[in-house]
Order: sequence, then structure tokens, then C-alpha cells
Amino acid sequence: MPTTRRSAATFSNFIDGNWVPASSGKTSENRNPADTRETVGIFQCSGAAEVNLAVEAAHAAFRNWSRVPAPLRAEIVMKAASILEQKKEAFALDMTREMGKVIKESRGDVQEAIDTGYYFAGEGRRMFGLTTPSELPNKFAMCTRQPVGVIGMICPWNFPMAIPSWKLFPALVAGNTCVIKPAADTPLSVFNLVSALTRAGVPAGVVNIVTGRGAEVGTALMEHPLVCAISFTGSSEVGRIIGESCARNFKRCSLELGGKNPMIVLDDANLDLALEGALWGAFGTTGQRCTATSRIILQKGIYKRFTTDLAHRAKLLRVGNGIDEKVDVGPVINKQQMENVLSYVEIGKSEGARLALGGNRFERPDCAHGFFIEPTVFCDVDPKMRIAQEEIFGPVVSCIPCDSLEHGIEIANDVKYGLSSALYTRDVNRAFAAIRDLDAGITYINAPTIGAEVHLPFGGVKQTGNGHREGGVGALDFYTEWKAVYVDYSDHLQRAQIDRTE
Ligand code: UN1
Repeated sequence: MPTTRRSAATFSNFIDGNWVPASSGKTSENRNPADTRETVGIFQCSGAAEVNLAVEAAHAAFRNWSRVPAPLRAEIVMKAASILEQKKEAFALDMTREMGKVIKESRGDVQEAIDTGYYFAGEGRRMFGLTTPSELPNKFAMCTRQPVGVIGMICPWNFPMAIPSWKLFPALVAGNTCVIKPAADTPLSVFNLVSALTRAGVPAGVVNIVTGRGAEVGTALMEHPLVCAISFTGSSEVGRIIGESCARNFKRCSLELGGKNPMIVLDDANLDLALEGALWGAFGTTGQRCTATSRIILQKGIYKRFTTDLAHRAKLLRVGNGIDEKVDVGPVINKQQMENVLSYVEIGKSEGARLALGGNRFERPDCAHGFFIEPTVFCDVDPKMRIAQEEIFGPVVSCIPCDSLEHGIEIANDVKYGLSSALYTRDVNRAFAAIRDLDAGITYINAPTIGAEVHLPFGGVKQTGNGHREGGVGALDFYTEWKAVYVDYSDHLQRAQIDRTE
């Protein structure tokens, strides 16, 4: 069990139902990004040895778990979701302390895990395969879904419980066993999620947690021969490394990577609505969503008014510790991220974009020990500038003028990513044309680029991923192997393609 030290609990790895410290003896402190004087928990700096133990435990547990009927596996997931419901407030508070997102959004993050649990619990009684006619008489053909095996899960820090739940719940209902590596900045929420599963009755070895750095734990996980699949959410740079390693070893691999999500606002749009959407899309979660609105592409007729209003309204957003219900924008996750975001502000200025708002570290005495950045608006951004091309992952948005819908879509598509996209218009014809033409896995009409629901496919095109989807039934396609089954009840040899009765 976690033991207490200087008021913050120490968490060991969770392997085969036991608490296992790192053999290195090293731990790291998980600090609150809103006030780094607060230690949220102490976690193990594990390596290949602990990954090996966890993978072996998951491998050993696979046979029994995969033979538990899917509806019964799903009942455990259902129960875990209901435990999360009971613990929602406590887990949301933990999340705000370790990740910094404002408390309302932490509640939303836990809620997203609850929704995912209930959705996939339903899959326990579906997991539909298909039956189809055979080309031969007295022969039956069907396809069933089989579990894949041991799944390695490498998680991001921006949705500390929701995204791990997108991975764990469908994988478990499908009969797989798991080794999960939480993000180094937000491990507590994964422990909270897994504690719900354990209390709900997931047997030892079925879900294992190993904490530590990506370079050690993530690498050992992706290279382990008993790991059959890796599900990774994070940067495109790391995704490329993982994808290459998995390809060499014939592992399944699902990558959910970066975004540079555009919101196009046409002259005919409801501008008040678009403005609300822009503020939420760009500055919600302090801009730290893969789906964050990071480019606002504005038709020329409304460009000036919209950018002026945006800068004005963004200035009114309340920055601070997200534990305060009134705060809109919390800190960024850590010092390195803060420096990275601020370096993009310098890049934007040197590229000649007009800084309309913010651009600095947010200074106020109660924020002195956290990683706060002013909401930042760049205007007159050229689509080719780095601030319009690269993922910043912070409270920075770039406004770009366009002539028409077609021009806006051209700008929107001219980046290497393709996760989310949005269009504000009152014209249904143009809305449907944009749904067709925006290169993205997700398109919103008259809503910002964030806010995906768990029962729809989540993921993107181009360098945002490698063709898989989380959420919805698409997740089952990743966590199951198709098996084609033929039952010949003719009592004689029948040769497909050859024995044709004319
Ligand atoms: C992410 O941005 O990394 O669609 C995940 C949304 C959330 C999930 C975002 N439901 O904004």
C-alpha cells in the first residue's frame, strides 16, 4: 500500500496485485504545477526490471482473464465506473493538484472515464462479430473477436484519467491484460483509476502499473517480446520512434499524436457564439489539449472585429490555481513546458506576427510558485509561420485572415497534422462542403475543436496518428484480433474456389 512521507503518499509500482518498489531505489516527487511547494505524491523511478515483472504478470494472467466471459469482464468495468462516480470529487481534486487543470475540467476528465466505462461495459454483451454465407453447401462461416494479449499503454499528462480509461476499459472488456505507464507528471490519476478497477474485482496481474520516465519504462515496454500491442498518446516525435520499433517487431501499435487544430469563422457566422467557442477551444485546459484550437482562420469581413473582441475577452479570463472554482485558466504542466511555450512567443514575434495580448509569464504573488502564462493572442499570422504550423500546447492562439471558405480550408489543411477542426457558419451548404474537405479526424460545425464524446471515434489523419481510433467501436478494432471461423458440416472434403457446383 502507499505509505506516507512528509504528508505526501509514496506509491510503489502495482504489479501482479502487489506493491513493488523500483529496484533502483529511486523515487521522484510529483509537484503541483500551480504551487510547486506542494508535493502531491512520491512515485518510483522504475526501469526495465519492473517492466519485465509487470509484463510477465500480465502474460501469466492472460489465459484466465481471456476466458472469463466478456459480459462478466464488462460487469467489473461497469462496477469500476460506478466507483469512479462515487469518488468523482476526490479524484478530480487529486487531478487538479497534480495536473493543474481547473477543477470543473478535472471533474469533466473523471466524467469522461466514467462515460468510457459505461460505454465499454455495454460492449461486453455486444462485441459483435459477423456471420456470412459460405460459398460451399453445408458450410457455416463467421468471424469473432479475440483478445490480442498483453497490451502496453503509454499515457499523456493532459487527460490524466480520461485517456488511460480510453485504453484500459476497451482492452479489458475485450479480454486483454495490461501494463500501463502513466505520464511522469500525472501518475496519481492512473493509480486512482486502477484502484477503482481493483476494488471492482479485476484479478491480480490483469492490470499493472509501472511508473517512471518514457526513456526507461516506455522503451522497455515497447521492446518487450511478450507485449503484443502498444497504445501511445503523446508527441509525434515519440510516436515515430514507437511506431518504428513496433513495426520491426510486428506489434500492433496505435498512435494518437499532435494537432494544430483550425477554427474557421466565416462572415455569416454567429460571431458571439464563435467568440465563446474560440475562448474555450484555445484557452480551455490552458491550451494543453491535442484538440485545442490553435489557429483561428477568419474571413476578412469579420477579421478586425473578431480579433479585437478576442483579445479583449481573453484578457478577462481569470488565471490562477485551478482549485479555485472561479479560475478559467490554470498553469501549464511543468517548467520545461512553460519555457517551451514562451519560446514560441519569441518565435512568433521574430517571425513578424502581431502580439495582440499576453506573451509573458503570468505574474501575481499567489502565482509565484507555479507555471502560469498569460493567455496569448497573435494576430496577422502568416499560415507558413512556425507558430501556425507547430504544436505549441499552451495558451497561445494564432489568428489568420482568409478570403473565403475555400481559402480557409486550404490554410486549415496546410499543416502536417489532422486531428480536429471547426467551422462557424450559418450556411448549411458550406458546412457540408467543409465536413467533406477538412483533412481531420474530427470536424465540428458551430462548436470549437474540443469536446469529443467517448462513443465516437477519436483520432486523426496525417502525422496525428497511424489510422487507429480510440473511443467508440473503433477502439475494439484495436484491442481485438479478427478470427474467421469455418464449420463444414457436409462430411466430405469441399475445396473453396475449386468445387463449384455449376
Ligand atoms: C486530447 O486533447 O488530448 O475532445 C483529448 C476533447 C476531450 C479529449 C481531448 N474530450 O477535447
